[in-house]
Amino acid sequence: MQEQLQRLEKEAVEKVSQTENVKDLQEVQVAYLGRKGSITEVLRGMGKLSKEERPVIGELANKVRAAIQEAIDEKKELLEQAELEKQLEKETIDVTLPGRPVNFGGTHILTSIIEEIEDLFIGLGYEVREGPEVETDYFNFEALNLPQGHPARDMQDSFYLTNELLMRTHTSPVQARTMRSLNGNEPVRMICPGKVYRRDSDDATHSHQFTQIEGLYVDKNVRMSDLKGTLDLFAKKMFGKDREIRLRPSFFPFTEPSVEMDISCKVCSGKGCSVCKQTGWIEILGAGMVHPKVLEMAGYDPNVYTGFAFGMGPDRIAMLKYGIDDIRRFYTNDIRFLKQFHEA
Ligand code: 2U9
Repeated sequence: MQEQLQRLEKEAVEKVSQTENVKDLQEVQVAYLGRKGSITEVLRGMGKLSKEERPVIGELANKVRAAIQEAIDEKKELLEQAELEKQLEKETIDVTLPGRPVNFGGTHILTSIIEEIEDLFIGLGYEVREGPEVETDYFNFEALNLPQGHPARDMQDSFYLTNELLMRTHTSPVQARTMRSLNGNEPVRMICPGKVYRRDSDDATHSHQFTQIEGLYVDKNVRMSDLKGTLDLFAKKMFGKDREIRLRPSFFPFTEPSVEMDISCKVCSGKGCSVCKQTGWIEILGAGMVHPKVLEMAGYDPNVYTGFAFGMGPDRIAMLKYGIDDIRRFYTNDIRFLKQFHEA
C-alpha cells in the first residue's frame, strides 16, 4: 500500500502538472481526492492493515493527500492567473489603436438642393407645403385645366391605381388644393417640393420617380414682371449673381402666358460650349401667369386675383450644378456616388 500511495502521488502530481484549465484540474482532484478518489479508496482499505501498519500508512496517506492537494492548489493559482491574464489581454483596449471607423450618413444631394431652394423662397415670404403622392384625377389634372381626354395628359404618362386615383405626375395638385382651401379671398405664397411619378422608361435623363419643386404666388394685381423679378433673384441666388436669365415663350395648360427660363452658361459664360449645346443658355424651369380657368376652379375671381407659378426639377438642377451624367444615380443608392456630397 505504501508503494501504491507513492505511485498514486507521483501519478496525481504528474496529472496535475499536465492540466491546462481549472475544469480538468477539478477532475484530477475528484479522481484522486474525491469521495470515490483513488487515495480515498486506499484509505478505505486501511481496515485490512495491521495496527502497526495503520498509523504509518495513515500518516503517509495524509502526507500524500496533502501533497496532491498542495500541487492542485498551486496549479489552480497558476491556471486562474493565466486565465485572468488571457481575459485581461482580451479585454485590454490598445488606446493607441485607431477607433473603428463610424460611417456617418449625410444629406442626400437632392435633399440639400431642395432645402437650399426652400430657404431661398422662405426668405421671400413663401411657405412650404406638402401633399399626397397618391392624388385624385381631379386635383392632378382637372383642376389644372387638363380635362378628361386633354392631349397634354398623355405627356404626363401616369401610374393609375384606380379610375380615380393615380401617383401624382407633378406637385401642382398641392397648389390647387391649397387655393381651394382658402375659399378664393386670400393671397397665396407657397412652394411645394416632393416626389412625382411618370410612367416613363428610365434612362440617363428620365426616371419613373423624380422630384419637383413648384411655386405659386396669387394676390391682387400680380404681374409678369413680378414673375420675372422673382425668377431673376432665384437664378442669381442659386447659380451666382453674375448669371443672366432669359425667358422664352412656352405653353403649359395651367399658365397663360407661359415661359421657360434659361440661365447663362457658367462654363462658357454664354459664348457656347458642349454643356449648353453651343447655345450659351441652360434651361432651368418653366413658369407662367396662372391660367384664369385654374384660378376660377379654385374659387378665385380672375378679375380680382392674378398669380404666377413656376416649376423645376431639382434632379436636373443638381445634374447641372455638379456635372452628374445620369439621373438614376440619385435613386440607386451607390454610396460611392452619394458620399461625394456629404458635407465634410
Ligand atoms: C397651379 C397653377 C400653375 C406650375 C408650373 C411648370 C410651369 C413647369 C416643369 C418643371 C420641370 C415640370 O418637372 S418638370 O419637367 N414644370 O415647367 N410648372 S408652371 O404651374 C402651376 C401649378 C399649380 C395651381
